[in-house]
Amino acid sequence: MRTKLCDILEIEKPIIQGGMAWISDSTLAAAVSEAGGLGVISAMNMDAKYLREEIRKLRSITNKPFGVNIMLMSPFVDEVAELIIEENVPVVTTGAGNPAKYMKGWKSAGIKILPVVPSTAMAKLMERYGATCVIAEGGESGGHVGEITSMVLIPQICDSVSIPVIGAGGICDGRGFIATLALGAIGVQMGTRFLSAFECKIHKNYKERVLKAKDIDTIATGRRLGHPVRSIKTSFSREFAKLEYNMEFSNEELENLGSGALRRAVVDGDLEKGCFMAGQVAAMVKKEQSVKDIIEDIMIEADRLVEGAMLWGK
Ligand code: TUI
Repeated sequence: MRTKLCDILEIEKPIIQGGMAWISDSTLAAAVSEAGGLGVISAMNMDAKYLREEIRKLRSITNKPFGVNIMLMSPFVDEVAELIIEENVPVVTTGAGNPAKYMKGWKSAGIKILPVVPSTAMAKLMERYGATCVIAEGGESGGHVGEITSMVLIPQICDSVSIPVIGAGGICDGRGFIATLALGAIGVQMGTRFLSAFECKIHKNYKERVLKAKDIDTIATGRRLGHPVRSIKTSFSREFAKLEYNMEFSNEELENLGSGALRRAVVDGDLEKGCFMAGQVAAMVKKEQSVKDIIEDIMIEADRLVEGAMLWGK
Protein backbone atom coordinates (compact mmCIF):
# COMPACT_ATOMS: atom_id res chain seq x y z
CA MET A 1 0.00 0.00 0.00
CA ARG A 2 1.81 3.08 -1.25
CA THR A 3 0.79 6.62 -0.34
CA LYS A 4 2.13 10.08 -1.16
CA LEU A 5 4.54 9.70 1.78
CA CYS A 6 6.38 6.95 -0.13
CA ASP A 7 7.03 9.37 -3.00
CA ILE A 8 8.06 12.22 -0.70
CA LEU A 9 10.54 10.16 1.33
CA GLU A 10 11.44 7.66 -1.43
CA ILE A 11 10.40 4.70 0.72
CA GLU A 12 8.19 1.68 0.00
CA LYS A 13 5.87 1.59 3.05
CA PRO A 14 4.37 4.75 4.60
CA ILE A 15 5.68 4.01 8.10
CA ILE A 16 8.19 6.19 9.97
CA GLN A 17 9.90 4.86 13.08
CA GLY A 18 9.73 7.28 15.99
CA GLY A 19 13.00 8.81 17.16
CA MET A 20 13.12 7.45 20.72
CA ALA A 21 15.89 8.82 22.93
CA TRP A 22 18.39 6.14 24.08
CA ILE A 23 16.47 3.58 21.97
CA SER A 24 16.42 4.49 18.27
CA ASP A 25 20.00 3.66 17.32
CA SER A 26 21.58 2.81 13.98
CA THR A 27 20.68 -0.91 14.33
CA LEU A 28 16.95 -0.30 14.79
CA ALA A 29 16.81 2.49 12.22
CA ALA A 30 18.70 0.47 9.59
CA ALA A 31 16.30 -2.47 10.09
CA VAL A 32 13.27 -0.22 9.57
CA SER A 33 14.75 1.34 6.45
CA GLU A 34 15.72 -2.09 5.07
CA ALA A 35 12.11 -3.23 5.66
CA GLY A 36 10.87 -0.38 3.46
CA GLY A 37 9.88 2.18 6.11
CA LEU A 38 11.85 5.22 7.27
CA GLY A 39 14.29 4.34 10.05
CA VAL A 40 15.20 7.23 12.33
CA ILE A 41 18.27 7.61 14.56
CA SER A 42 17.61 9.60 17.72
CA ALA A 43 20.26 12.26 18.36
CA MET A 44 18.86 12.53 21.92
CA ASN A 45 21.34 14.16 24.31
CA MET A 46 24.41 13.06 22.38
CA ASP A 47 26.99 15.30 20.75
CA ALA A 48 27.82 15.56 17.04
CA LYS A 49 30.68 13.04 17.27
CA TYR A 50 28.36 10.33 18.58
CA LEU A 51 25.70 11.10 15.99
CA ARG A 52 28.25 11.04 13.14
CA GLU A 53 29.33 7.53 14.19
CA GLU A 54 25.71 6.35 14.33
CA ILE A 55 24.95 7.77 10.87
CA ARG A 56 28.02 6.05 9.44
CA LYS A 57 27.10 2.75 11.12
CA LEU A 58 23.62 2.94 9.59
CA ARG A 59 25.10 3.67 6.17
CA SER A 60 27.33 0.61 6.48
CA ILE A 61 24.18 -1.55 6.89
CA THR A 62 21.77 0.02 4.41
CA ASN A 63 21.77 2.47 1.52
CA LYS A 64 18.05 3.17 1.86
CA PRO A 65 16.75 6.58 3.03
CA PHE A 66 16.72 7.29 6.77
CA GLY A 67 16.19 10.17 9.14
CA VAL A 68 17.65 11.75 12.27
CA ASN A 69 15.43 12.90 15.12
CA ILE A 70 16.58 16.05 16.89
CA MET A 71 15.26 16.57 20.40
CA LEU A 72 15.16 20.34 20.78
CA MET A 73 15.76 20.23 24.53
CA SER A 74 19.18 18.62 23.95
CA PRO A 75 22.21 20.65 25.10
CA PHE A 76 23.91 19.68 21.79
CA VAL A 77 21.08 20.76 19.50
CA ASP A 78 23.15 23.40 17.62
CA GLU A 79 25.99 21.06 16.73
CA VAL A 80 23.74 18.15 15.70
CA ALA A 81 21.59 20.53 13.62
CA GLU A 82 24.77 21.46 11.71
CA LEU A 83 26.07 17.90 11.48
CA ILE A 84 23.01 16.57 9.63
CA ILE A 85 23.79 19.09 6.86
CA GLU A 86 27.45 18.03 6.73
CA GLU A 87 26.47 14.36 6.59
CA ASN A 88 23.81 14.86 3.89
CA VAL A 89 21.09 13.28 6.03
CA PRO A 90 17.97 13.03 3.81
CA VAL A 91 15.28 13.56 6.48
CA VAL A 92 15.05 15.26 9.88
CA THR A 93 12.27 14.85 12.41
CA THR A 94 12.14 17.10 15.47
CA GLY A 95 10.53 16.83 18.87
CA ALA A 96 9.97 18.58 22.17
CA GLY A 97 10.16 22.13 20.87
CA ASN A 98 10.25 24.60 18.02
CA PRO A 99 12.92 23.95 15.32
CA ALA A 100 12.22 27.22 13.41
CA LYS A 101 15.73 28.66 13.78
CA TYR A 102 17.32 25.66 12.03
CA MET A 103 14.81 25.21 9.22
CA LYS A 104 16.21 27.68 6.68
CA GLY A 105 19.62 25.97 6.80
CA TRP A 106 18.11 22.49 6.52
CA LYS A 107 15.86 23.55 3.67
CA SER A 108 18.67 25.04 1.62
CA ALA A 109 20.65 21.83 2.15
CA GLY A 110 17.70 19.89 0.66
CA ILE A 111 16.85 18.08 3.90
CA LYS A 112 13.20 17.03 4.21
CA ILE A 113 11.87 18.51 7.44
CA LEU A 114 9.19 16.70 9.47
CA PRO A 115 8.56 18.44 12.80
CA VAL A 116 6.40 16.73 15.42
CA VAL A 117 3.58 19.09 16.41
CA PRO A 118 1.09 18.81 19.27
CA SER A 119 -1.28 21.60 18.13
CA THR A 120 -2.74 23.35 15.07
CA ALA A 121 -0.87 26.58 15.95
CA MET A 122 2.46 24.78 15.88
CA ALA A 123 1.52 23.00 12.63
CA LYS A 124 0.73 26.32 10.92
CA LEU A 125 3.97 27.84 12.18
CA MET A 126 5.97 24.89 10.83
CA GLU A 127 4.24 25.19 7.45
CA ARG A 128 5.20 28.88 7.31
CA TYR A 129 8.83 28.03 8.06
CA GLY A 130 8.99 25.52 5.21
CA ALA A 131 8.31 22.10 6.75
CA THR A 132 7.93 19.32 4.16
CA CYS A 133 5.19 17.62 6.23
CA VAL A 134 4.15 17.77 9.88
CA ILE A 135 3.85 14.82 12.21
CA ALA A 136 0.66 15.31 14.27
CA GLU A 137 1.29 13.41 17.48
CA GLY A 138 -1.55 12.72 19.89
CA GLY A 139 -1.19 12.44 23.66
CA GLU A 140 -1.56 8.64 23.55
CA SER A 141 2.08 8.46 22.50
CA GLY A 142 5.01 7.65 24.73
CA GLY A 143 7.65 10.03 26.01
CA HIS A 144 7.08 13.77 25.80
CA VAL A 145 3.36 14.23 25.08
CA GLY A 146 0.92 16.92 24.05
CA GLU A 147 -2.60 17.25 25.46
CA ILE A 148 -4.81 16.36 22.50
CA THR A 149 -5.63 12.81 21.41
CA SER A 150 -4.77 11.63 17.89
CA MET A 151 -8.44 11.17 16.94
CA VAL A 152 -9.06 14.86 17.58
CA LEU A 153 -5.67 16.34 16.67
CA ILE A 154 -4.94 14.69 13.31
CA PRO A 155 -8.08 15.81 11.41
CA GLN A 156 -7.79 19.34 12.80
CA ILE A 157 -4.17 19.61 11.70
CA CYS A 158 -5.13 18.22 8.27
CA ASP A 159 -7.71 21.02 8.01
CA SER A 160 -5.24 23.68 9.21
CA VAL A 161 -2.34 23.23 6.80
CA SER A 162 -1.80 22.60 3.09
CA ILE A 163 1.30 20.45 3.54
CA PRO A 164 0.87 16.69 4.08
CA VAL A 165 0.28 15.35 7.58
CA ILE A 166 1.64 12.19 9.17
CA GLY A 167 -0.23 10.77 12.18
CA ALA A 168 1.42 9.53 15.37
CA GLY A 169 0.36 8.48 18.84
CA GLY A 170 -1.80 5.44 19.52
CA ILE A 171 -0.94 3.59 16.30
CA CYS A 172 0.51 0.07 16.38
CA ASP A 173 -1.34 -2.12 13.87
CA GLY A 174 -3.23 -2.19 10.57
CA ARG A 175 -6.38 -0.81 12.19
CA GLY A 176 -4.58 2.23 13.57
CA PHE A 177 -2.80 2.67 10.27
CA ILE A 178 -6.02 2.73 8.22
CA ALA A 179 -7.81 4.88 10.82
CA THR A 180 -4.98 7.43 10.58
CA LEU A 181 -5.29 7.57 6.80
CA ALA A 182 -9.07 7.97 7.24
CA LEU A 183 -8.39 11.01 9.44
CA GLY A 184 -6.54 12.59 6.50
CA ALA A 185 -2.91 11.62 7.08
CA ILE A 186 -0.61 10.23 4.37
CA GLY A 187 1.25 7.87 6.68
CA VAL A 188 2.10 7.03 10.26
CA GLN A 189 4.91 7.33 12.75
CA MET A 190 5.15 4.57 15.36
CA GLY A 191 7.49 4.20 18.32
CA THR A 192 6.09 1.83 20.92
CA ARG A 193 5.43 -1.05 18.49
CA PHE A 194 9.12 -1.10 17.60
CA LEU A 195 10.10 -1.52 21.27
CA SER A 196 9.19 -5.20 20.82
CA ALA A 197 11.49 -5.68 17.80
CA PHE A 198 14.40 -8.11 18.04
CA GLU A 199 16.54 -5.33 16.59
CA CYS A 200 15.56 -2.97 19.44
CA LYS A 201 18.35 -3.37 21.98
CA ILE A 202 16.65 -2.15 25.14
CA HIS A 203 17.13 -3.96 28.46
CA LYS A 204 15.03 -7.14 28.76
CA ASN A 205 13.15 -5.65 31.73
CA TYR A 206 12.00 -2.80 29.47
CA LYS A 207 10.74 -5.19 26.79
CA GLU A 208 9.00 -7.28 29.42
CA ARG A 209 7.26 -4.21 30.86
CA VAL A 210 5.95 -3.32 27.40
CA LEU A 211 4.81 -6.84 26.56
CA LYS A 212 3.01 -7.19 29.93
CA ALA A 213 1.37 -3.75 29.92
CA LYS A 214 -2.42 -3.52 30.15
CA ASP A 215 -4.69 -0.75 28.88
CA ILE A 216 -4.45 1.44 31.99
CA ASP A 217 -0.78 0.81 32.68
CA THR A 218 0.71 4.06 31.37
CA ILE A 219 0.72 7.44 33.09
CA ALA A 220 1.73 10.97 32.01
CA THR A 221 3.82 12.72 34.65
CA GLY A 222 5.69 16.03 34.76
CA ARG A 223 2.89 18.42 33.69
CA ARG A 224 4.03 20.75 36.47
CA LEU A 225 7.45 21.02 34.79
CA GLY A 226 5.91 21.90 31.43
CA HIS A 227 6.99 18.70 29.70
CA PRO A 228 4.69 15.81 30.52
CA VAL A 229 6.13 12.38 29.79
CA ARG A 230 4.12 9.17 29.31
CA SER A 231 5.66 6.02 30.72
CA ILE A 232 4.66 2.64 32.06
CA LYS A 233 3.42 2.74 35.66
CA THR A 234 6.19 1.70 38.05
CA SER A 235 7.01 2.61 41.65
CA PHE A 236 9.11 5.46 40.16
CA SER A 237 6.34 6.97 38.03
CA ARG A 238 3.76 6.60 40.83
CA GLU A 239 6.10 8.34 43.27
CA PHE A 240 6.81 11.07 40.70
CA ALA A 241 3.07 11.58 40.15
CA LYS A 242 2.54 11.94 43.90
CA LEU A 243 5.41 14.38 44.43
CA GLU A 244 4.18 16.50 41.55
CA TYR A 245 1.19 17.48 43.70
CA ASN A 246 3.37 18.13 46.75
CA MET A 247 4.24 21.82 46.69
CA GLU A 248 6.87 21.34 49.40
CA PHE A 249 8.82 19.55 46.71
CA SER A 250 10.46 22.12 44.41
CA ASN A 251 10.54 21.96 40.60
CA GLU A 252 14.30 21.58 40.81
CA GLU A 253 13.95 18.55 43.07
CA LEU A 254 11.42 17.07 40.63
CA GLU A 255 13.76 17.67 37.67
CA ASN A 256 16.59 15.99 39.58
CA LEU A 257 14.40 12.99 40.30
CA GLY A 258 13.63 12.57 36.59
CA SER A 259 17.15 13.22 35.38
CA GLY A 260 18.76 10.09 33.89
CA ALA A 261 15.63 8.00 34.50
CA LEU A 262 15.17 7.00 30.84
CA ARG A 263 18.75 5.82 30.61
CA ARG A 264 18.28 3.82 33.81
CA ALA A 265 15.33 2.05 32.18
CA VAL A 266 16.87 1.45 28.73
CA VAL A 267 20.44 0.56 29.74
CA ASP A 268 20.14 -0.78 33.29
CA GLY A 269 16.55 -2.09 33.26
CA ASP A 270 16.22 -0.42 36.68
CA LEU A 271 12.70 -1.30 37.83
CA GLU A 272 13.00 0.97 40.88
CA LYS A 273 14.36 4.24 39.45
CA GLY A 274 13.93 3.85 35.69
CA CYS A 275 11.37 5.67 33.53
CA PHE A 276 9.99 3.18 30.97
CA MET A 277 8.59 5.53 28.34
CA ALA A 278 5.88 3.96 26.17
CA GLY A 279 2.62 4.91 24.54
CA GLN A 280 -0.84 3.67 25.50
CA VAL A 281 -0.61 1.07 22.72
CA ALA A 282 1.96 -0.82 24.82
CA ALA A 283 -1.07 -2.88 25.88
CA MET A 284 -1.55 -3.97 22.25
CA VAL A 285 2.07 -5.00 21.72
CA LYS A 286 2.06 -8.69 22.59
CA LYS A 287 5.12 -10.41 21.15
CA GLU A 288 8.71 -9.94 20.07
CA GLN A 289 9.14 -9.88 16.29
CA SER A 290 11.61 -8.78 13.68
CA VAL A 291 11.14 -5.27 12.29
CA LYS A 292 10.40 -6.82 8.89
CA ASP A 293 7.56 -8.94 10.34
CA ILE A 294 6.14 -5.98 12.27
CA ILE A 295 5.93 -3.86 9.12
CA GLU A 296 4.64 -6.72 6.98
CA ASP A 297 1.92 -7.64 9.51
CA ILE A 298 0.70 -4.05 9.63
CA MET A 299 0.59 -3.73 5.85
CA ILE A 300 -1.20 -7.09 5.40
CA GLU A 301 -3.82 -6.15 8.01
CA ALA A 302 -4.25 -2.75 6.38
CA ASP A 303 -4.76 -4.32 2.93
CA ARG A 304 -7.36 -6.74 4.32
CA LEU A 305 -9.23 -3.91 6.04
CA VAL A 306 -9.42 -1.94 2.82
CA GLU A 307 -10.62 -5.00 0.88
CA GLY A 308 -13.23 -5.58 3.60
CA ALA A 309 -14.35 -1.97 3.49
CA MET A 310 -14.95 -2.29 -0.26
CA LEU A 311 -17.51 -4.99 0.52
CA TRP A 312 -19.48 -2.84 2.97
CA GLY A 313 -23.00 -2.15 1.81
CA LYS A 314 -23.16 -5.13 -0.53
O1 TUI B 1 9.72 14.57 21.63
C1 TUI B 1 8.93 13.68 21.72
N1 TUI B 1 9.05 12.67 22.61
C2 TUI B 1 10.07 12.58 23.52
S1 TUI B 1 11.39 13.61 23.71
C3 TUI B 1 11.92 12.74 24.99
S2 TUI B 1 13.34 13.13 25.88
C4 TUI B 1 12.66 13.94 27.21
N2 TUI B 1 12.97 13.46 28.39
C5 TUI B 1 12.51 14.04 29.50
C6 TUI B 1 11.71 15.15 29.43
C7 TUI B 1 11.35 15.65 28.21
C8 TUI B 1 11.84 15.03 27.07
C9 TUI B 1 11.11 11.69 25.23
N3 TUI B 1 10.09 11.61 24.40
N4 TUI B 1 7.83 13.63 20.94
C10 TUI B 1 7.55 14.66 20.01
C11 TUI B 1 6.79 15.75 20.64
N5 TUI B 1 7.06 17.01 20.44
N6 TUI B 1 5.76 15.64 21.46
C12 TUI B 1 5.35 16.90 21.77
C13 TUI B 1 6.19 17.74 21.11
C14 TUI B 1 6.21 19.18 21.08
C15 TUI B 1 5.87 19.93 22.18
C16 TUI B 1 5.91 21.32 22.11
C17 TUI B 1 6.60 19.81 19.90
C18 TUI B 1 6.63 21.18 19.84
C19 TUI B 1 6.29 21.91 20.94
O2 TUI B 1 6.35 23.27 20.79
C20 TUI B 1 6.29 24.05 21.92
C21 TUI B 1 6.87 25.37 21.55
O3 TUI B 1 6.10 26.23 21.16
O4 TUI B 1 8.09 25.46 21.62
